[in-house]
Amino acid sequence: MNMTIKTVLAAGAIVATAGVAHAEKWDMPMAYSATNFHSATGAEFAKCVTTGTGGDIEIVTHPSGSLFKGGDIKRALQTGQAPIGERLLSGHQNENALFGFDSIPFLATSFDDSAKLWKAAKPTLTKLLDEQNLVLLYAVPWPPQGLYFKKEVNSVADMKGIKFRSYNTATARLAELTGMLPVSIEAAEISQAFATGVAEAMVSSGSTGYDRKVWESLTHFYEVDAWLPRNYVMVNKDSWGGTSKANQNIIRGCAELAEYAGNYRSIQYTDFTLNGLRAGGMTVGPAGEGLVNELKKIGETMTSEWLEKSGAEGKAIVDAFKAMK
Ligand code: PCA
Repeated sequence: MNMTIKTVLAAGAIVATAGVAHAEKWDMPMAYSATNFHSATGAEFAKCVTTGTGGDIEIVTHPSGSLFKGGDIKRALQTGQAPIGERLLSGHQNENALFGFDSIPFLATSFDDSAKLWKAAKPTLTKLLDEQNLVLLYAVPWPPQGLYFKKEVNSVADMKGIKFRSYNTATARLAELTGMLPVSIEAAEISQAFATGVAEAMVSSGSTGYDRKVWESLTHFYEVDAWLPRNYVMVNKDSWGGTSKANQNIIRGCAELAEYAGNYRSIQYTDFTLNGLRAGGMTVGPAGEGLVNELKKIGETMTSEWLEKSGAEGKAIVDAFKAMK
């Protein structure tokens, strides 16, 4: 080997070592299956950051609750066990009612209204998360929530005694107010819960029913458009603080793209997944007028309960949203 080649190789080795010493791997726990649109959006966001930072920060997504289960992701991020992750924040409304602003029945029932409600709530949520050692990056709504059953249901009376899978306090309260029995189960585990009869019904989007192939156990999906809860991607504040300004800007840019793309995907996915449920053999259609009216009454109860729990900050979000309509 001549000297020039040796020198080049040695220099290359130094650069490579320097690169490795600098590069950070950020594991990103996510609760939902890899095929879900939120996880697909997260994977693209991760790629955007890895490419954009020139490999300084490599984000590796871990869908399906494989690194941390849904309920454990927020704490893992707060305590720095993982630097970044995604979580359905309304799952923590028992900790602070404000996290449930996106699960108030019949407040924001369309993608347009969901965007307005998010605009109204974002400053408060950003501050709340900041106080919890978290930096909010982006949030993407699930498609509108409807009701799944394994029989025809035309009224609240038809729901009595049914075991109802819940994913936050609002869904558990909905079960109580309709005479059902709430059982809290992560989306990653619902196929099994329905197959074994641990749960017999739920409120969720067509998307989650489609992802989990619930037609293997359930028969009816009633479009109710009750609310559109959001998933949030957040970073541990210390990890964020240790990131250069330039890389923070890249991450913010990728997050903005992800929020836009995720929202678009959610809209596209709504009809696609409802057709998927039909193709699986389910009866899919709007809930009957009588049932909707009964649910709206229950929604009023839940709204006043939420306003009472969330206090002045909660009321300010709702008022700001209503002013945008
Ligand atoms: N899917 C998630 C939350 C809302 C939704 O549509 C779930 O069922 O866990």
